[in-house]
Amino acid sequence: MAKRYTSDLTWNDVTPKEVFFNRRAFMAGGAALAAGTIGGPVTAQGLREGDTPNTFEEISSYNNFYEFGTGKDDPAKYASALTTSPWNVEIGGLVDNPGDYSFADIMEKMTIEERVYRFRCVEAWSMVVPWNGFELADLLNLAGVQDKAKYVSFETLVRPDEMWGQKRSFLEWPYREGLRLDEAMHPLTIMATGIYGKDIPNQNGAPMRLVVPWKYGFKSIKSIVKITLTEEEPLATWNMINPREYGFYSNVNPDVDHPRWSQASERRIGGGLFAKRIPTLKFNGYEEEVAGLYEGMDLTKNY
Ligand SMILES: Nc1nc2c(c(=O)[nH]1)N[C@H]1C(S)=C(S)[C@@H](COP(=O)(O)O)O[C@H]1N2
Ligand SMILES: [Mo]
Repeated sequence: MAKRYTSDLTWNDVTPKEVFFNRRAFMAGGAALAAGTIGGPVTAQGLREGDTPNTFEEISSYNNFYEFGTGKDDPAKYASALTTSPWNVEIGGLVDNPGDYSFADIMEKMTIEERVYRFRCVEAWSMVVPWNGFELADLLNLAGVQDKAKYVSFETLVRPDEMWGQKRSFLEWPYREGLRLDEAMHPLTIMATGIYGKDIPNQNGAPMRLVVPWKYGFKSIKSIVKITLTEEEPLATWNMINPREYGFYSNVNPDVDHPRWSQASERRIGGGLFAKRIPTLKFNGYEEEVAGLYEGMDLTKNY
């Protein structure tokens, strides 16, 4: 069995309110008091009072994964059909070391950390998820990014025999996403391989899926088999389908509404049907960490 989760501390070692997070993320956030506090229970990463992590059950039973159907409970019902081992990721394009990387090898080389992130879907619901994973930058550095590269493109597996939704045209397969290279290299951007210290459930994108916490959920592509470094802006599934509604950037922004609904507030999953909506934060609360990436850009045009 491949080692898929290694960490000194697990979620069980800290109380839910004192959000554990690691030193590297802390440093990336610009805070200086990190030294020596690895594993120390601290509230950070912009998590607020009330940002109680969702339960494993909630996180793994309310999903978007159109390869298994368009209903929120379809992925939990059908994703067990997916074989996730062995698993290879083809890394290519503008890299020094192109080729097939096995998931098991990747896991041997990467540092797995726990990151508690807010997750905001474009449909105006949200969750708080304790992910386990590694920084995407570490994987890209392993592949050796060449100077000419400006973007990273990602593709999900195509295997209609196991992903029945791919026999339908819910979307154009494969599901694709893309990031600008600086977004991909940002220390908040991770490849998630677990939730609450357990292997990531198939419905959440096993064996590894992207998590970009300051962008709408659809940018966080699941079950990745291909990563390509490019000079040109890559295709992204929702942007291809409807560019007016879904831009390439898709940063969480309460000031820029989706053409058909408001993005000013969100409904936290698990709060019950009558739970109060909470205000959506710019960049999903990670403004301090990531606003600099977009300096000088008009975010109403680059939505
Ligand atoms: N391959 C693939 N990745 C995907 C999707 C999908 O349909 N297919 N849905 C996206 C959307 S819209 C959201 S909100 C998140 C949901 O992630 P979760 O189910 O882990 O909460 O996955 C994203 N990644
Ligand atoms: Mo979404």
